[in-house]
Amino acid sequence: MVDNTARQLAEELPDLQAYWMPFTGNRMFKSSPRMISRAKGMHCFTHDGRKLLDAVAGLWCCNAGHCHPKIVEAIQKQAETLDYSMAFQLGHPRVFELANKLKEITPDGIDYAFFVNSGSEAVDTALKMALACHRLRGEGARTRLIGRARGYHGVGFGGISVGGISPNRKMFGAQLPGVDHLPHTHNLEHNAWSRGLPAWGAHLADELESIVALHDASTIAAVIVEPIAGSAGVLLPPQDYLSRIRKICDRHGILLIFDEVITGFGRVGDAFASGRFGVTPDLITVAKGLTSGAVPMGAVLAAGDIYDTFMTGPEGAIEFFHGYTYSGHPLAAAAGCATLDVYRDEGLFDRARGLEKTFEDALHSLKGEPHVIDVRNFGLIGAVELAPLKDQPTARAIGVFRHCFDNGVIIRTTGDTLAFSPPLIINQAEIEEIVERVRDALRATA
Ligand code: PXG
Repeated sequence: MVDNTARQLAEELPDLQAYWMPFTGNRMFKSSPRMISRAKGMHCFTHDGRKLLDAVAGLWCCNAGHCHPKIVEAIQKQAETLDYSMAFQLGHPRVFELANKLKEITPDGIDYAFFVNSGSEAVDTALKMALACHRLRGEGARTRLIGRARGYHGVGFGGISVGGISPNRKMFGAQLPGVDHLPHTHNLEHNAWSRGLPAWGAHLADELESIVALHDASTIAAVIVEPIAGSAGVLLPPQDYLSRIRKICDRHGILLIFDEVITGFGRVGDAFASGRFGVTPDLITVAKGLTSGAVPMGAVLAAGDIYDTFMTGPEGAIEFFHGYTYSGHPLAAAAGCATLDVYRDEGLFDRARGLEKTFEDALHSLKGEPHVIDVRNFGLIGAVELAPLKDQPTARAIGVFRHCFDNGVIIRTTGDTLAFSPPLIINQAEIEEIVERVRDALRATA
């Protein structure tokens, strides 16, 4: 699939040695690089001119499609108007505008935005907000944080501590003290081939009661969960699970944080999973789709009563000793404003909702293909789980990824699960193309 324009724009490869790549087999990559040098809409182009359909929106982030002209223009304009202004004690208009636009799409009661530069920073910020909030309310003994097995909350020390992915934790010492974990909800024995939220497993929320009984509620600050876990293999919440977690948190005065870095901004056919599931947390962490991946930015979206708790003490005092040089960076804020306008003007959240069934049917048509042991989906998130090769976990999925890449489609793998999260601008023909390329790959690598 060589695109002629792309071929003309083909680039020479630079020397690859000096760059230490993140979450990548560096030696493997450098011996056979897969280099992306351009992107537009649903497609990416390799340095040597191959055109690839992007089935993962970059990395769950380019929800408006790549290089959307309105987002590009907003960034360009901002870059020549205001490159940077001090983030502390000074402000600039775009960042207030973005907070106001966010307020229009957040669930009722979530009225404030604190800006950061990534999902990892959003998570660490939310955990610190929860701890400080309790302390300000005279409950400083609430210091424990509860995450979940197989949870992914970025790579800061807070995020890996509440996260539940062993390789992300085991090399890095003792991490935060006073952390406990809920069990995850993934169970193929009960829930294989689920379409939408699985029926079995709401009772797993009650494990939170056991954790409360063990530590006592008075020591617990917050519970953090992804409404749908992405990185660890697309793990769906059983029906009623999240509302049960909310009720238990309420009963015990525990703050609830939803990490919506993946599920935010239309991925589940609504602005946020909290809206789609009708469960409102106290804090929501976001990133990725906030700027459609165009400029790094994250945020913590906070309930009014949390903000109000901080707005006490002497006038003129700093209320929250936290922030980053680039919090609310003008380029990111401009990209965020333009992105939210594009989502609204193009009706992309509704579009995702409208495509959900088509996407579901297409993915589930892979049932019966070699080594497929489960297909699951919600909104425009999908997963195809494969039986691992004996003694070589991840190898089977990586083989499928490579075959897809060589045949014009970018997918994501996590363990032996293939993950899908296309830009929300995708159409039916492109959904079918992705699924057929995956089918070819499954057969070719069987
Ligand atoms: N929370 C969640 C739920 C995420 O998915 C982060 C926090 C961290 O965001 P930053 O911007 O710091 O990376 C994420 C990130 C994958 C994959 O393969 C997903 C993420 C990151 C890397 C790989 O699915 N999500």
